[in-house]
Amino acid sequence: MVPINGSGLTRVALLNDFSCFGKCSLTVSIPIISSYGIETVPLPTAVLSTHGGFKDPVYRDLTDDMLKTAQHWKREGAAFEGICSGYLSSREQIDTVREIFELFTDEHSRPLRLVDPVMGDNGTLYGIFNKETAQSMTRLCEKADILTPNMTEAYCLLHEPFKNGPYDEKELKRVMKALSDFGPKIVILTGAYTDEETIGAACYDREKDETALVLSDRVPGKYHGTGDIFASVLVGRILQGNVPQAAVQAAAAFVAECIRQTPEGADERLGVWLETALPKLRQE
Ligand code: PXL
Repeated sequence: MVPINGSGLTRVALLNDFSCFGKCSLTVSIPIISSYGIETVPLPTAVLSTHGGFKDPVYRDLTDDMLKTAQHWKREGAAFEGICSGYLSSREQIDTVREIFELFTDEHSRPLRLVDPVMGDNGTLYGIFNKETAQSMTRLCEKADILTPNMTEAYCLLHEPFKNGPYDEKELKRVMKALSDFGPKIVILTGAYTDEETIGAACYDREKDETALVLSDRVPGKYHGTGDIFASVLVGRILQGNVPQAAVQAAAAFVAECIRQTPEGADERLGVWLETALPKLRQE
């Protein structure tokens, strides 16, 4: 057997859904991470006609194929430098991601694990998330190296009521430290802000006990899929060797650029104009 290895490229597995309309999940992470010269290997959790922000999308669940697909890759000798998970719509999918983390971890290989615990936004959890799914998500977060919740997800994981911003730096550090106690070495809070004029992300590195706040001026507009864009730039940069703080800076700047490229009045459900922003990513 010729093993699937030795391409010479850094390789990352992307455990996420394929939503045809509405730029998010795999349709943003593949082009962004590829543009860093990293080989992307998608493992679709589901195929949807649109993401869940449209009415009644057609939804083909692929949970039953997830572990079998990963086991096939393993039999073919594949190894990964990174494994990233995004939107997961059931307990079974979340638990399967944990199994896939283990499957590709042995004495020869320990891929970097990034978990974006996609569960909600603006203080509200998506309809499919309940106590049980949130519990499974907590168990998955324990296995992550890097965790990238927004503030809604962070408070949910901590079983605390959602608090509206602005947030003071002490509160952001408390939340990140508490999440890091679950297991992840790096916790990045997206949508963190300390005043109404700015927006950004906060980053905590447990080993260094260091906190960084990356803030920039608010760009008007709230588009679907920007969390997925943020996580994709982050993983691209980290696998290129950037320290987390620099990766967070690049991710926040690229999300802002994507929003700037999107004309005012564009349908927010369709997401940002990634296509016109993408060339800028390589010019940084
Ligand atoms: O970007 C998050 C996301 C990804 N995939 C699907 C979604 C959502 C958020 O609603 O519905 C299918």
